[in-house]
Amino acid sequence: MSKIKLHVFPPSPNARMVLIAAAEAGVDAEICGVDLFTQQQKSASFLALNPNGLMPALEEGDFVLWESTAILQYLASHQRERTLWPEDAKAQADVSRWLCWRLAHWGPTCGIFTFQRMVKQLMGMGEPDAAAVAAGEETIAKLGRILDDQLRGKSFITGDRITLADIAIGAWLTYRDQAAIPVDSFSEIMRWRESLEARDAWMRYAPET
Ligand SMILES: N[C@@H](CCC(=O)N[C@@H](CS)C(=O)NCC(=O)O)C(=O)O
Repeated sequence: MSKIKLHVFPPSPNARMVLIAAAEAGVDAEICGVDLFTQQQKSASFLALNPNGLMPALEEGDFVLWESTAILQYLASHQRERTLWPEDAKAQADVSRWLCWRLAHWGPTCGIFTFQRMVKQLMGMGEPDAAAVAAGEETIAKLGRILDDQLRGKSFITGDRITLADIAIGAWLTYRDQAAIPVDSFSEIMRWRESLEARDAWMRYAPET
């Protein structure tokens, strides 16, 4: 059986979430770096894996998978206990709902802050766009309220065990401090995020400061 390879740019939240999911699921994956600064994601060899030219991608022998959510689900299907991506139809649908929410709403909104306040600076792309940041602030105020309410009375998003929902949504708060993602007023989110970041898998893939 081939070893799973994860093609990732580890500092990115989309990469960190698949690395964390592999670790939480007990999958011993090989990490293959894709340097976004040198545009490796547009190289012929990477485009052969993912024609979208975006990381992450997973490779296991002849099997190639892209889209972070699909990768999370595949990795979690290797977990012995199946708690991250439950097999029960309703429990799985509940996790799926939050994975969709992350992809459609939460990730793009957190991404406004990381792009405007970190990526632009790192890539010499100029100052943050104040209008884009203001739009992000307005949206995250609404999304943060929804997530904060969901977390009240629970350790994790869908209950008392960590699932892919926590990994996908929590990873987008990796740069809460550096990108000043405005969630500090949400006490449940802050409590939950702290508990995630204290987990072994999360500490293992914390970005270098
Ligand atoms: N929907 C894709 C998005 C992946 C994505 O946007 N990756 C970014 C980094 S977070 C990337 O590779 N950007 C390189 C580029 O835009 O050229 C997924 O969830 O896997």
